[in-house]
Amino acid sequence: MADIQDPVDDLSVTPPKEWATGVPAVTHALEYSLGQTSVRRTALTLLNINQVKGFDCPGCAWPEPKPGKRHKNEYCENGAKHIADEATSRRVTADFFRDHTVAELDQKSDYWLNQQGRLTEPMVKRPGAEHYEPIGWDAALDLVAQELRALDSPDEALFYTSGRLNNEAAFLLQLFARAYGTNNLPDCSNLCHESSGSALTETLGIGKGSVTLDDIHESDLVFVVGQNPGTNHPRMLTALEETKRNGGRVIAVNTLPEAGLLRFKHPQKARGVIGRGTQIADQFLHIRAGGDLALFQALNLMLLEAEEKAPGTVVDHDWITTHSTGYEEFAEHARKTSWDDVLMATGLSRAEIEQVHEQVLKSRSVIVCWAMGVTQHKHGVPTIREIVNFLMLRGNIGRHGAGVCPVRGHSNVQGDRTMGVWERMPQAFMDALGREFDFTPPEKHGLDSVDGIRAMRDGKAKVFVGVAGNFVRATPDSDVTEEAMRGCRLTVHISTKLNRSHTVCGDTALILPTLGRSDRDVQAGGEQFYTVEDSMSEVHASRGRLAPASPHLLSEIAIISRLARKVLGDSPAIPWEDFEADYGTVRDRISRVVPGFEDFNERVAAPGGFRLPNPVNQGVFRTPSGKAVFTVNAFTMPEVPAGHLLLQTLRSHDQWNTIPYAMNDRYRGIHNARRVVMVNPADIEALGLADRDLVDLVSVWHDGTERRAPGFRVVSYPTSEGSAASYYPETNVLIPLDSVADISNTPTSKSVLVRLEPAASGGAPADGVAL
Ligand SMILES: Nc1nc2c(c(=O)[nH]1)N[C@H]1C(S)=C(S)[C@@H](COP(=O)(O)OP(=O)(O)OC[C@H]3O[C@@H](n4cnc5c(=O)[nH]c(N)nc54)[C@H](O)[C@@H]3O)O[C@H]1N2
Ligand SMILES: Nc1nc2c(c(=O)[nH]1)N[C@H]1C(S)=C(S)[C@@H](COP(=O)(O)OP(=O)(O)OC[C@H]3O[C@@H](n4cnc5c(=O)[nH]c(N)nc54)[C@H](O)[C@@H]3O)O[C@H]1N2
Ligand code: SF4
Ligand SMILES: [Mo]
Repeated sequence: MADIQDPVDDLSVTPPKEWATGVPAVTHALEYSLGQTSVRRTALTLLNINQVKGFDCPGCAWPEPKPGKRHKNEYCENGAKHIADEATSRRVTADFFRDHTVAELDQKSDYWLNQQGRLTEPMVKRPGAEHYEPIGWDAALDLVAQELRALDSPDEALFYTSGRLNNEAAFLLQLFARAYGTNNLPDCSNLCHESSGSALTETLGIGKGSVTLDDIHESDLVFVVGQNPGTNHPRMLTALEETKRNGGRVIAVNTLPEAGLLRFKHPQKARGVIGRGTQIADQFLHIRAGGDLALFQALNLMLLEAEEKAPGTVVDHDWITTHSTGYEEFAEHARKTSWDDVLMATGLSRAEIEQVHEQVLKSRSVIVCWAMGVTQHKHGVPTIREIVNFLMLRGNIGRHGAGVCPVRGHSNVQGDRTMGVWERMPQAFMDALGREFDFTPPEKHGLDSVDGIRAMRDGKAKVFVGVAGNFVRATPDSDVTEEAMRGCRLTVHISTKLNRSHTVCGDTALILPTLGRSDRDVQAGGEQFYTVEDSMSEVHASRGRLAPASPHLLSEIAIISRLARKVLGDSPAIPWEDFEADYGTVRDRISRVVPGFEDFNERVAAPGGFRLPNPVNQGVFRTPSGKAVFTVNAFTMPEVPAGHLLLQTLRSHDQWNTIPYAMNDRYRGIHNARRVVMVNPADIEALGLADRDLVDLVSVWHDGTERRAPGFRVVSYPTSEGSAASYYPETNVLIPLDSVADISNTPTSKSVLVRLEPAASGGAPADGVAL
């Protein structure tokens, strides 16, 4: 691919957009797609995306409308880009690896690596070798099996997954890991919505959202907290547009005035093409970073005070008495909330919060949606618990148009968890798994992503197997993590595209290329489909339609099954060969192990699939007391010493997680550069800096260590005061491994304490280097 250059930094800035999508969005998606592949493949992918007989969008986990209500173009600009990125006609062949040493590839940017195209055959890098070289499937899997069997303990292996994995492959992966003897199943959820899972399981007894798309459409009031749907869940805007059409209101809470939250133009409707579009947020709360806990505490205080003034009219005592515990302790604590603290922590005025309170009082049904702006803070878990308190106070749980809505990231990240990809699955699941396959699953909890890095760093984990994802770029403390990976005996990546995790090799390294969502999957038992679960617990089939990127690709299910046979041998209890031949046989097993999947094969055959029951909506709370739990959450906010800012590391409009598609962030008006740091003009001035100054970002950690990301351009931007924003993954180098959220162990990607120093190099920012 001689025509692809590492991007050169050439920053230009235009005013941030106040609206999202519309015609330019469609044009951008088509441009990206036609740059990657032919008109025919573009048309084929776009016509099949999110259709009942097509494949699930490999983008985010936002649900599709019911079958009868789907548009023939049921995708968004970014979904179209994600699929084009996978359906690309570019190929990485054995010749490519012969032409480039691993050391050379290690210097390339994330963008460049991804632009090389789809991986086409298994490759190995032997100890001491400079290049990857081709290896047959059998030999590659023998090599993995040999290393796994040679470990002193199965707990020296890690099996990482990203939420791209389908249900059947996820089920088989956790079965294999546990039959082999370990619960070491770190996943991207550890870096993502783990705080939601922790908080919701503790308070409501299930770590999932409780609402459907209809609930969103028909709610009186929807909060969108710490989330940028215009970029990351674009079709959520269509849903919110419908909420508004039905008379509901939307309140957005964010540290940035994100485009989609302000105004939205529907790209597939005439109304969106002409005209000014829909104003989405009726109220926008420009909150300080980490101030959400204080906001919801203030709202709870006001609800309790309103109830005192007019007893029996504000708080839903019936619901509370029937369904919950802990109300008195919670209320006693909430009444002590100090307005001074709240105003300082949120940066909002009392009048703004009172306005929200008025809206809440007027609303019969309330939903709170949230994403990374909440979960990736040190106090993400208590913040979500306080959101649950807020909803429960007025019985907004389990009622139509009301409930909790953690908006998931990867298309099947929720399904992977349901299938058992978690380092500490409940005992009931483990018992069912052991019964079905006639073995005793390991009892000791496994390692999550952060603890997995610690184990590799300390020589306690020696084999890393990654199924999808880009572990070294997704995780914090990049230098520490890379060193930890390089210390492994063997690193294995089952991937569709080249990424940096392939260039950070253990003694031996394997790249095992696999089919993607859009690829046709034919096995001994005929053409296969697999299933996914979206953010609202809808389970449905996904069928690839394109000719696979190479004849040498195996499906993830085939790779896991073949590896398992090599490591564990054939046994009648786990018929791996049957699983590979016919994915329906995997679904039969899932139906006997995972609650809610009874008659899986029959039910998934229905157009649109089926919804998993959420017991919360039947008034059933699977907590130790059998009731929903009010919690007491200490008031906390991040402390930012003078001269410092709280940095959040987030996504641009033109990237998929660790993979930039372009150097732009269109809605924020940033073009041709990613090494930028957005800072409020008042803070720029207070820090003695100027717009476009070149600075190093230096993170400071309380053990006295410092981490540096060099060469970032300051961009004056309406971030809330005291905070800054910059893109991930370039900034992961700044996040200390030990900087994690309480309870969930999620890296604090949205609160990194930094100093901005004039750039040490003084030169141009180095976007061309693989930082
Ligand atoms: N196009 C595209 N779509 C994606 C992804 C992608 O990379 N690209 N990634 C997918 C994945 S895996 C995920 S998890 C989701 C992520 O979806 P988001 O959570 O929307 O992703 P981020 O870009 O991390 O944005 C975090 C948002 O929270 C705000 N925020 C930060 N700190 C605070 C705070 O303290 N309080 C409040 N109220 N707001 C705050 C930020 O300004 C920003 O709007 O998107 C999914 N969809
Ligand atoms: N600083 C900071 N760090 C973060 C975040 C943040 O906001 N800030 N967000 C975190 C979050 S929310 C998440 S979810 C993680 C994401 O972390 P990951 O899920 O690990 O990363 P991705 O970038 O989604 O992985 C992209 C790679 O997945 C592979 N892939 C794509 N499709 C398929 C497929 O169908 N099958 C297989 N086998 N492989 C495939 C490709 O090879 C591609 O290079 O990052 C986390 N890291
Ligand atoms: S909203 Fe998400 S799932 Fe839907 S088309 Fe867009 S990226 Fe794909
Ligand atoms: Mo995520």
